[in-house]
Amino acid sequence: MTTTTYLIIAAAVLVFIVIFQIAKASEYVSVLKGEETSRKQNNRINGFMLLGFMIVGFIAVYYCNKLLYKTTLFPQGSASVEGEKFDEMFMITTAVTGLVFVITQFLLFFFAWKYQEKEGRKAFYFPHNNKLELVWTVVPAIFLTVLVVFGLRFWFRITSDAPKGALEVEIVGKQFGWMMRYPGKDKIFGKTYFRVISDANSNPFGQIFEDNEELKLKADPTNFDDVVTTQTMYIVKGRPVKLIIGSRDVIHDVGLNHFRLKMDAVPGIPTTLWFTPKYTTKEMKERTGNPNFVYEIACDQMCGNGHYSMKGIIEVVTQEEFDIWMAKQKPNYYLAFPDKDPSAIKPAADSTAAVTAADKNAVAINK
Ligand SMILES: [Cu+2]
Repeated sequence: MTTTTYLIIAAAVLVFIVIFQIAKASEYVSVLKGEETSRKQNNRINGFMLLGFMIVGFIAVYYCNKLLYKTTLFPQGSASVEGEKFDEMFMITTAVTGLVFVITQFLLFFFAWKYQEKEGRKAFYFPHNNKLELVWTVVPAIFLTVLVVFGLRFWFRITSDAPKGALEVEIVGKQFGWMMRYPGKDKIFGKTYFRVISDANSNPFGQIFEDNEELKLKADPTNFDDVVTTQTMYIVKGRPVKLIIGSRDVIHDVGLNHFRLKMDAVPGIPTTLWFTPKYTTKEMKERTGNPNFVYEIACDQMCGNGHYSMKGIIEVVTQEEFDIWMAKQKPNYYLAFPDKDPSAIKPAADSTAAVTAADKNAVAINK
């Protein structure tokens, strides 16, 4: 333990002793004064302390908001068009619940002070009132229903079909990282099967590249142009992107805080989500004044001991930049089968292909 820890423990013990001594002393005082007067005095002090607690509490709430607001993601605004709606709903909910919070807390503490014990005043016995019960049940119920309906409409929108021309990206979580698949020129994701997943053979999605009699699989040629990447996802500013989300092991969650969206990644059950990025990564660096800004994919579901490190990155670029990037990507088929790669004939590409082939042989021998 550090010196600071010892000091904190010592301070806590001292505070406890002081409180204990004060309590003991006030007990002797009350015996001397007589219990009746002492209780009345205590009531008065308690009443003022409750009032003071309320005032300090309200100031603290205001101060914390003022102090910490700039450290939240709100000042930079939503990075997706759809997320603006989310921010709006969040603000309405916060405003209404905040107002209710202030009113109820004020009444709680103010009444405790105002209606403390007083000479000649008797407590009013108020056991039940149907009208009051009805009002405080129906009013919140109506309001919550309105909030839920708005939320559901938004939910149905972002989980329904994406607009025409949307970019489609498959994103799959695993312990502990993210991988992405693009459908290639044919715009069709090739069929996958979990039993042919093999990281060693460059097939992390389990794309069905070959016929497999044992598993009764037929090769799916639409797989041949699919592009697979890990950790970083490229998407286009102003172009809706539809994520097809899955998981290879446990439940993860694609958390997109800057875009104000998130969606569970459930093994065996694909989920979808679409949104339209508003700013490129470059623009966000300027907006936030942070030259190291990156859009983060944070796993929002506790998924194991490496959960904290399950971070992916989204690069929002222009359509031209995206096309250039995409043109440089090699379909995953050629990574899994380097001998089928037409560019492998070139001497430069040949050496890398040979290394991959050698790696594959090593894996085969290890088996
Ligand atoms: Cu996870």
